[in-house]
Order: sequence, then structure tokens, then C-alpha cells
Amino acid sequence: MTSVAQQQTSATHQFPQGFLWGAATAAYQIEGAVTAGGRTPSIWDTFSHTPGRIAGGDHGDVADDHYHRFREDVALMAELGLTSYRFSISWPRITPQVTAQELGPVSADGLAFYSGLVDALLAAGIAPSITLYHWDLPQALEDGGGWTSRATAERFGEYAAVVAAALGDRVPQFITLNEPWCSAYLGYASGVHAPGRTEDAAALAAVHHLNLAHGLGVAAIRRAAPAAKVAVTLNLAWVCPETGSDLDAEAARRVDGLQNRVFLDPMLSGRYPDDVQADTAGVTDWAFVRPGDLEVISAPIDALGVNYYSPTVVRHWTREHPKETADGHGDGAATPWIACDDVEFPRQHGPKTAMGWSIDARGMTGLLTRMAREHPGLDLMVTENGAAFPGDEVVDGRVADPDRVDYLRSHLAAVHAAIEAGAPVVGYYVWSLLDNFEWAWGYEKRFGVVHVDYSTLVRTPKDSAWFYAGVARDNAVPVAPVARSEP
Ligand code: IFM
Repeated sequence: MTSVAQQQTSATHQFPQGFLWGAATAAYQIEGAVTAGGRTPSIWDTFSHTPGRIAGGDHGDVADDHYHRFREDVALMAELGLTSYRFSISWPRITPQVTAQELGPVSADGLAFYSGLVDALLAAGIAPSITLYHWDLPQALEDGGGWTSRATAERFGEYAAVVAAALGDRVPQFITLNEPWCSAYLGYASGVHAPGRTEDAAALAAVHHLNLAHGLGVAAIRRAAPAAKVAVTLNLAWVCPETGSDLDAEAARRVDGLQNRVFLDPMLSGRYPDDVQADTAGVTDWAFVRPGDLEVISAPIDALGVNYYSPTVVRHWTREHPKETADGHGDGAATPWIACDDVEFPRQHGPKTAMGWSIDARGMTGLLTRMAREHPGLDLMVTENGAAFPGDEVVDGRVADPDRVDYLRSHLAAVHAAIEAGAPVVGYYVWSLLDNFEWAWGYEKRFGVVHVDYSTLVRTPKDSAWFYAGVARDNAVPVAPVARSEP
């Protein structure tokens, strides 16, 4: 007789036909070859070579050497049966002489690298999905004010036009920005990311100029590549007030405003949230928002990319104890949470990843169903989800990473639950294809489903890669096995 346990183990959550199974990476985290083809420094080259900024003094000079090994990496994706690959373009490879005043000449070498990558993907039957900005701003633009300056958004629109014109005939999907929350608040308020500034007013100006860059990018892609789909990727927070109290609800409102609605509302509804503007009135008068900007920012898009890793538990800070800051974004000299003096992020019990991030897959379902409810008619994609865990080691050619397999299984089941509840989710991209440069944390935190030996650059698929390959092959996620409960 088949036991209940056996029946449950072989049960699966079936995904809709045509669902995209992908992996994601970002240029500075994997490419290396930082001077190849005339590439000039980005803010991350500068930041990572500034003593004390990155754990272990790590930097992206070599990273995974994907620039030279991309064919091997594409072959690996094909072996895993992936149907899409989300990667980002290094802006300083494309227009290495850009300044705040002008875009400068386009680098044929820079475009040729990405063109070769696109062709290799297409030949392998893998749909390319390009992110135009995943944090590696040309240093010369930062020198001209960075994201605090409107000129950066204008140059971004021009750069987007160049890339879309060159690759739009073969690339079905462009994503304007990755996680502008991080660019603005970690880059300009808490300073744990490049360019490492700690000025609240600058961070809010950066929020607006990133939103504007998105809108200018959408318009440029539509003109140059009318057949391509256009999206943006946001790291949305599943904000959970710790209790049902009004004060905790108020803490949650503030965090939801700064992380979610300050991007979602202008991009999808053409307005900034009144409450966020009121909360931050002591920091800035928002005069950087000019007439016409919101029309540009709210140009229609085809899909919303959602990155989800961990829940965001918040509560009102009573000031009776030192503030808890376990928000998962590292301890900087300052906080990324502007005008949130009364908000704290309590340390959580229960399972955590190597980043110290709590694991709770319900947030995946919660965010996707919320987006479906609040923004009907928009396709949704999970453009990043994954986890770093300690102890990924190659033993006899194998990397056993059961924690990552469990994490992926539970979060994929949570995506499936959102689809069952009516959310139009069209794809999922695991973060990340390869172990890589995890920003301020350097190479110590490994998010890849493929292990990279940083001394030899040899790639070894982990057990999680083979698990994920099975999911892609079956278009289904196995239901978690349960303890045998009957003979
Ligand atoms: O590595 C990052 C990625 O660049 C952006 N999203 C979160 C990932 C894990 O921290």
C-alpha cells in the first residue's frame, strides 16, 4: 500500500504552460574584466577599492570572470534547462566617456560583448532578459552629482536608447532598473553601498531621479525596440507590524511608504504618496519633482519584477531600550530609514540565512497577491529569490546544499499559491546563477545555485541547481516530503 508520505512526496505544484524558469545575475557581481574594451570605473569599482568598505577587502576586478567565460556559463544554463536568463549591462562598458553633460561615444567593444552573449543565449534556446541598471553607475556621473542630479536620469534615458537600438531586435524583455530602493537609500542615506553617502535629502532626490530614469528608459526602449516588453524590478517589502497596535500599524505605514509606495505609486499611478511627502517634509520640499515628470515616470509598462527574500517585521520604538535595527541591510554609519525615528526592526527568532535574513515564504505569496490586487492588468515576475547559506563546499565533485533546496522549494510553492489565488505571475528567476560578489559582503556570502571556486574559477552545480533543473523540466515544484506517518 502506498503510504500518505509517499503520495505527498510525489505530488507536485504544476505551473502554467510557458512559465519562464530563469536565473539572474548582475554585471559587476560576475563579469570581472573591469578595464576590457575600454570600460571605465563605476561607483562600485571606486567603492570596493576604498579601504574598509567591503568585507575582506574584496572587489569585482575578476569576480567570476564571466566576461571571458560566458559561453561556459550559457552552456551550464542550457544543461540545467533554463528558459530565460536575466543579466545586467555594465553602463561604463557602453559609454565609457559619459559625463553629466553628454553621453559621449558608444563603445563598439562594449556592445559586442553583450551582443555575443545575447546570440549565445538565443542559440541555446534561452530568452535574454536585460536589466539596464544594476547599480554600477559610471563614476564620472557620480562626480557630477550621481542620482541626486537630474542629469543622471537624462543620460540614463540616452544610454537606454543605445542599448535597446543595438539589442532590441533579439531581446524580448528589458528591465529599466534593479531595486532603486538600494541605489537611493543604501547608496545615499546609510552609505553601505556605493557611492557611500549619508545625506537623507540626497537619498530622496535620488529616489525621484531613479524614478525619472525609469520613465525616460521606458520611453527610449519603446521607441528603439517596439516589440520588446518593458519592466522594472523592485525589492518590495512584505511589511509585518509586530502586533495589531495602532502604533505598530503606523510604523508599518512609514516603511511601506518608503520602500514600496514611493516607487510603485509614481510608476504605476502617476503620483507620489501624500503621506510619504508629509513624513519627509522636514528633510526635503520635493522641489526636484518638476512639472511633467510624473507623466514620464508613469508611462505604461508590461510587467513588474518583484524581488523577495525575507519578511520585514516592524514595530513602534518605545525608546525604552536601544533601537533594534535588524532590517537585513547591514549596519552603516547612518540608517536608510528616513523620517523613521520611531520605527524599529526587531530581531526575529526562527530560521535565518547566512545574511541573517529570516525565512518566511508567506511573504512571497503576500506580495504577489497584493500587487495583483492593487495593480490589475500587469504581469508579474519574480525577478530574484534565493538564499546564501554557510558551508557550500565541493566534496567529490558535489555540493550538498539542502537548506537552499528547502528555501527554493518553499518559495516556489509560495509563488504557486499566488498563481492559484489569481496573481498573473509569468516567470521566476533564481538569485543567483553563480556564487558572486555580494556587494558590501564580498565573496563570503554565496547565493549561487552553481558554486564558484574563486581560486580556479571552476563552476560546480550545487544540489539546488539540479533540484531547480528538475523544476524547470517538469514545470512543477515537488510538494515538500513529510515525515512518514503510517506503515
Ligand atoms: O546580490 C543581490 C542583488 O544584487 C540584488 N538583490 C539582492 C541580492 C542579494 O543580496
